[in-house]
Amino acid sequence: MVLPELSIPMKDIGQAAKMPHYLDVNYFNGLHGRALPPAVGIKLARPDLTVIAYSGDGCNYDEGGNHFIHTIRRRLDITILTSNNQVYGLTKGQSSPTTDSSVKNDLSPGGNENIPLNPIALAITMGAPFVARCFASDKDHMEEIIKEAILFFKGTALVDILQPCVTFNKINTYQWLRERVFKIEKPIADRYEAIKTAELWGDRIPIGVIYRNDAALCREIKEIFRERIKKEDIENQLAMRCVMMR
Ligand SMILES: Cc1ncc(C[n+]2csc(CCOP(=O)(O)OP(=O)(O)O)c2C)c(N)n1
Ligand SMILES: [Mg+2]
Repeated sequence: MVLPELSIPMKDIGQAAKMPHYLDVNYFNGLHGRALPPAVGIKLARPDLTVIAYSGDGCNYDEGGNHFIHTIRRRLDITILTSNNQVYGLTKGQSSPTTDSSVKNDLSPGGNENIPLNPIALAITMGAPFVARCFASDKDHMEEIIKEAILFFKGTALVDILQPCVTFNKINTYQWLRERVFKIEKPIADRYEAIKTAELWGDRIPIGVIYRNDAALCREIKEIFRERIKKEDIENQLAMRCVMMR
């Protein structure tokens, strides 16, 4: 991975979305739930860049849920990393789309009544050719999976990272997950089998590459997108450490 060439579009709000602040990279700081549209734009304008969108479960699957679905359909080589702590952490622990049913918090004192969203099954259904999950407690495995996702270039790759919020999620804790996660040794190539595996959540939670379609074809980016960009524009962009958009 060549860091100066790495581009990380991200939301500017959320605990997870702060991750690129700690890296020496160029990144795009967008609005809540809006990492993916600039990711698509950057990839179309500069297909040579490695584009990674990093954010939280609230951003990627709720505010940015429509972008999540439609970005996958674009068939671009973009890696989506989601720190999934199953809560809206920054705003103090409200239910996010991945909060388990009946979990209680300040805004749902009687328990979360919504059906949890399954990002793995959704991404496979939308046609993402690489869909994985890892657990922040197993750093070596996480590193391996994230590298594999970035190096996968046949379309959108999702890595959902289970990373419990130690302050606001007292149910799905590190201990709770340690007792449940199991590794998928070999990526599943059959879509329906992968969706069935993705449905597992409870006593057993699969981590690893849950679906990998090596026959997928990435979109061919037409030069038309690049013609409008002048050489000096690119140089100016590269000279910038960070683009703030509010
Ligand atoms: C359109 C919009 N809706 C809601 C908010 C308020 N808001 C800011 S951060 C946040 C929670 C972020 O949750 P998540 O993406 O899961 O990240 P975490 O803090 O849990 O890492 C919310 C709801 C906002 N800033 N903009
Ligand atoms: Mg969250």
